Amino acid sequence: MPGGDKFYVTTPIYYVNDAPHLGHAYTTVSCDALTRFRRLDGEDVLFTTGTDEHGQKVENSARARGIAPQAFCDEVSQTFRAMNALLGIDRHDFVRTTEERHIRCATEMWKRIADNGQGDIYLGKYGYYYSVRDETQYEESELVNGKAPTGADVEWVEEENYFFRLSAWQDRLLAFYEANPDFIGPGVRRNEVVSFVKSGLKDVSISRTSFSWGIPVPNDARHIMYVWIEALSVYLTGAGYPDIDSEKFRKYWPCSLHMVGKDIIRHHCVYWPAFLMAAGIPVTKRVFGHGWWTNEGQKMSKSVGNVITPKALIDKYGLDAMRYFVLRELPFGADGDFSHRAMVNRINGDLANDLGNLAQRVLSMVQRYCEGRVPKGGALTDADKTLLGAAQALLPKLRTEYAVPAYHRALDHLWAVVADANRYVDEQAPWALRKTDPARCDTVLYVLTETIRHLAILIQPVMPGSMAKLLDQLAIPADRRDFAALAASPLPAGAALPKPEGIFPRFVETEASA
Ligand code: ME8
Repeated sequence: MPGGDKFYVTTPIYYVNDAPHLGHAYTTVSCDALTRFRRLDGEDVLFTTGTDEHGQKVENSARARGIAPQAFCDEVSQTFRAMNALLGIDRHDFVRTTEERHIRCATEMWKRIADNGQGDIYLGKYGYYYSVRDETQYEESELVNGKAPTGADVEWVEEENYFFRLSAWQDRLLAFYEANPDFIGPGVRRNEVVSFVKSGLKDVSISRTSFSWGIPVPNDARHIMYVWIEALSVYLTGAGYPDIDSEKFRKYWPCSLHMVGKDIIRHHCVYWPAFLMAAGIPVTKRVFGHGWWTNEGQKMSKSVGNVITPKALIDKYGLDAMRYFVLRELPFGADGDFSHRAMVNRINGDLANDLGNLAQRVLSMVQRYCEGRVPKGGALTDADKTLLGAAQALLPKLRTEYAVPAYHRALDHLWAVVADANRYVDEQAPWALRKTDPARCDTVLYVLTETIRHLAILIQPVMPGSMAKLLDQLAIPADRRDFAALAASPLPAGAALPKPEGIFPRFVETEASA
């Protein structure tokens, strides 16, 4: 993995009939941390996100506002771009499904499936329960008291549709999962998908005639493509499809990872690989389904009025604290609960007390005892070697965790070294050594500044802003902040360091914040 490899990671594209919320921010931040990690590790990463703009709900929302669907999409799509800017998302491509490049891509993928000589797309008649709110069709057996399992109202619809012959793909899908055991993560999602496919697959309707806001079916403009088949092809759009001979497509396809919420795992792990195989396009290497957030124990919903917006979180707690919290607080893949108390514990504990205090203590001692210059390390004791060794052993451990990805475990490894370093400060007591053995004091502070350098470089993917400040305080030039610099560029003795400033202020409760 390290050095010179390439990686393509995607978030789902977000529906424009919703405003950005914590769920969107979570998927996006997790992909951003992964992108940054791999870029710092020397990989060439294509990172795409974007907006899903077609379908009946969007058409309805635009009509309710009295504006054209395109104008509606332009407006809401912009709020997702603004969310990315707020979240500090690194270089990425933002793909909109109303863009010409996507229309070309979806059209070509459809044609490839339709022309594959296996009859995978055919015209038929179909009746189903449909929920406009969920943009999902339901079987009678799935309804709960006459409503969708999500509680949404459903209507019975019958129309002439194009179908995808998913029923013919069961064995090939099962063989694919078998041959690619890493295709679905975490394991619980894999089991769920395999048993769903084993239980038998029905053909799926992939076109609509009841409304018009969508991409026309090739050679039959009475139909528009059903939003899911069209939306999934956005991942190909991001890699430059249908220009399959382009450098971009050859480099980035097959995609390395689709990061999705657990609610859309079936679309990504059943329909999508079948569509790709039917179109003769190699299948994405991995899909990871992350968990869902609740707010103070309650499901977030517009009607309850408890939807958490990324902006509110950033305004209240700060961007890096928010990024850290969502990636640390729960095992990545599991569901989690957002609570003010848990957030404040992380800010005041992990960030202010543990990491912030370590950096502030050590850098202040360097100012006072070493005239603000990086001290020279002398002969190392076992304790010195143990701490430095733990810091140097982090990168391979983090590579393993980011490959899953298991951000929470990556952060656990990092904070174990933060704790080691704090213990080492107390045990070595450089303030006492200063008087009895100044050379030893220098060595201890050298070991600590080197440890902090490792931590700051390796924590950058999760908290880029605050780690940039810390690296500035270590006077590390911009071109020595990547993972190659960990071993190659130790701090030069004698380098002048600026006066340290706290990077993680404590969160002070006020009546309004609690
Ligand atoms: O599904 N906690 O779009 P979307 C965690 N357009 N994640 C959450 C969440 C929560 N409370 N609520 C939503 C779509 N999410 C389609 C995708 S891809 C070709 C088409 C996650 O705007 C959710 O799981 O509903 C999904 O990954 C994304 O945010 C929301 O996507």
